[in-house]
Amino acid sequence: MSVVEVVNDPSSNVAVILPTYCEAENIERLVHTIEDLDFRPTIVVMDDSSPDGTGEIVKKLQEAYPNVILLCRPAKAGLGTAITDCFRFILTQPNPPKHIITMDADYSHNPQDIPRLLQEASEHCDVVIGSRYCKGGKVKGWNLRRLVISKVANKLTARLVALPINDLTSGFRCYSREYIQRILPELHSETYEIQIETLRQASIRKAKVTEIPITFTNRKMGKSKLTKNEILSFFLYVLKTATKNSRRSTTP
Ligand SMILES: Nc1nc2c(ncn2[C@@H]2O[C@H](COP(=O)(O)OP(=O)(O)OP(=O)(O)O)[C@@H](O)[C@H]2O)c(=O)[nH]1
Ligand SMILES: [Mg+2]
Repeated sequence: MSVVEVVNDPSSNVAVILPTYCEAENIERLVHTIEDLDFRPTIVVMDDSSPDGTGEIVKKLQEAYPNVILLCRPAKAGLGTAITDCFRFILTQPNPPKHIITMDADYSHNPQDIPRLLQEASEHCDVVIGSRYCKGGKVKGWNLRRLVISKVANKLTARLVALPINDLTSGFRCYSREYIQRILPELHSETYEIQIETLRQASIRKAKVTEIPITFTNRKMGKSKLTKNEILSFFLYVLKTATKNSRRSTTP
């Protein structure tokens, strides 16, 4: 991985990972809102040299907020590796935070929900999921096609992951540091399948996973990065993992 670091003050008990590719229209408002919460998390932005200048905006924000860290990669390299590279970076800091939040940087996930995720995580949970599909959860602004893709992805994931969770593909989560330390060597996902792999590991290790309702709002600014190739790669991963699982269960 070629990462250029602009490191500030990674000394908080909570880190928030914001993967960005062309989020110039969203990142500033998002960082301001996180900064306005009652506590100060370390914010780790992983930007893949977005041509729309997202990284430059984050550098400007660093002048006002010393708790913002910017990691840059030379080209778009996938959501999965963006998240795992951030995990690796956070865990190698001298005092890594107790809780690590992941969320989209397109304002689909409401930063005001972070305190509720942390509250639930304090009940000794390894993973708390901000859930669109449990009782009280909502999705706003998706068309039928996007909703169907998400529901099908969830149903398929449920076949690989034995957890009593309604939303297995949500990217809004709070992980405990210990849990990420345990699973990091197993994380090799390039793109969106990272969301399954992190929960598959939880299911294998009998980790404590819970979900709390959130309202997901479709991005108002910028474009989705979920391409046909990424959807295909997600389904291939599901197929490969299901085949691996069934071989394992039929091997005497
Ligand atoms: N660093 C990095 N970030 C990425 C990459 N792909 C997506 N992202 C970010 O990951 C987050 C989720 O991507 P979105 O495009 O919103 O995709 P999505 O939320 O799954 O799909 P939509 O519902 O269409 O928004 C956003 O903050 C993106 O900017 C990537 O290759 N590298
Ligand atoms: Mg999105």
